[in-house]
Amino acid sequence: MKYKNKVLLLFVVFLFAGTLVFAAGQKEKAPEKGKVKIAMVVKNLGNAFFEACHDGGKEATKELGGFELIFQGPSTPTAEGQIEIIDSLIAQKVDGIAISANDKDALVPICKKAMSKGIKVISFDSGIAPEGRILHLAPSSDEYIGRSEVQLLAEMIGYKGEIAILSASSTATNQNAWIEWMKKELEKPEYKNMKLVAVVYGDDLSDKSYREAMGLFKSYPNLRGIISPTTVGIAATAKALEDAGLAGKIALTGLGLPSEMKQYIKDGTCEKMELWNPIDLGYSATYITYKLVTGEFTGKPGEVMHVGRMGDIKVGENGVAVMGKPYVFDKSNIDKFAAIY
Ligand code: RAM
Repeated sequence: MKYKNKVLLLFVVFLFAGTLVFAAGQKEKAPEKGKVKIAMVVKNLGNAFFEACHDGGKEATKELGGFELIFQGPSTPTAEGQIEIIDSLIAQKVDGIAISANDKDALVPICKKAMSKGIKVISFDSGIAPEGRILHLAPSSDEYIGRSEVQLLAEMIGYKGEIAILSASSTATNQNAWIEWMKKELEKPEYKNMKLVAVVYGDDLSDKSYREAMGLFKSYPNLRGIISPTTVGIAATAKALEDAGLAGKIALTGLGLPSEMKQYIKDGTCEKMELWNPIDLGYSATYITYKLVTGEFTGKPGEVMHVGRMGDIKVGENGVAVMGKPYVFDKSNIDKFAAIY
């Protein structure tokens, strides 16, 4: 080969190698706008709370200029179901995952695997342990929710009597954290005449929650009040109370979706309950995941993220970003909120 040709060949080889290196480097950077794929993985399908989160996610998608939002969840709220889903999302090469976890620890390995492939993983609503995600987006402070739920029920029953908790699944990170704070609140002297007699799990399934509520009425004939910190659980418990003729005899509070609880708030079966706006939660989770994918957010503790119409949200200790205080609903405002979510 002539000297001139050799130089030309070398030049072409360098050019090709350079392009490859550049392409590899590019892969680490933000994917092309419009080609981003983000998945919202929820505890289970068929829960109106998560459908509202999905609506918020779709709003963020539109606002940020369009990316693909995949919405998935198992049929029952188990970690195994979510692990399978994440495995397939890794194979589909999504860019980001926002998950409401059915188990704090069981999901860590699969989420670590996703992150090792460059996928940005956050948890929202129900968290994953810090090793398994970049940050956790909490709708409100766990302490505030736990303590305020007990305060609401105590006022309804005059600080006296047996109470029970009807939760979601036994491994749900969010409900378990709230229950811990409820127990701490109950240690205060003003609750000395209130006794937590049972914690039962309806798995965020209406029929199971209904059966668990009926079981409580039977096992604890002196029950005065129930806290159900799950939108599925509280609606099923309200129905069970009415069917058993116990509405007004056993007080009920918890975290309820206004659209599902409107009738029970109006007829007094549930005097008061709380919740945040799930549309805002889904909007924020999707927004943050997208900005992590594009590299505009890092998600590191101390960072103040500007989350569109929600304003600034700060990443705090352990990578937990807390949104705001929940709303309290009663007869005076239920119509207004029920029309929204
Ligand atoms: C149910 C789910 C969700 C929780 C709400 C309050 O819909 O368990 O995780 O945040 O209730």
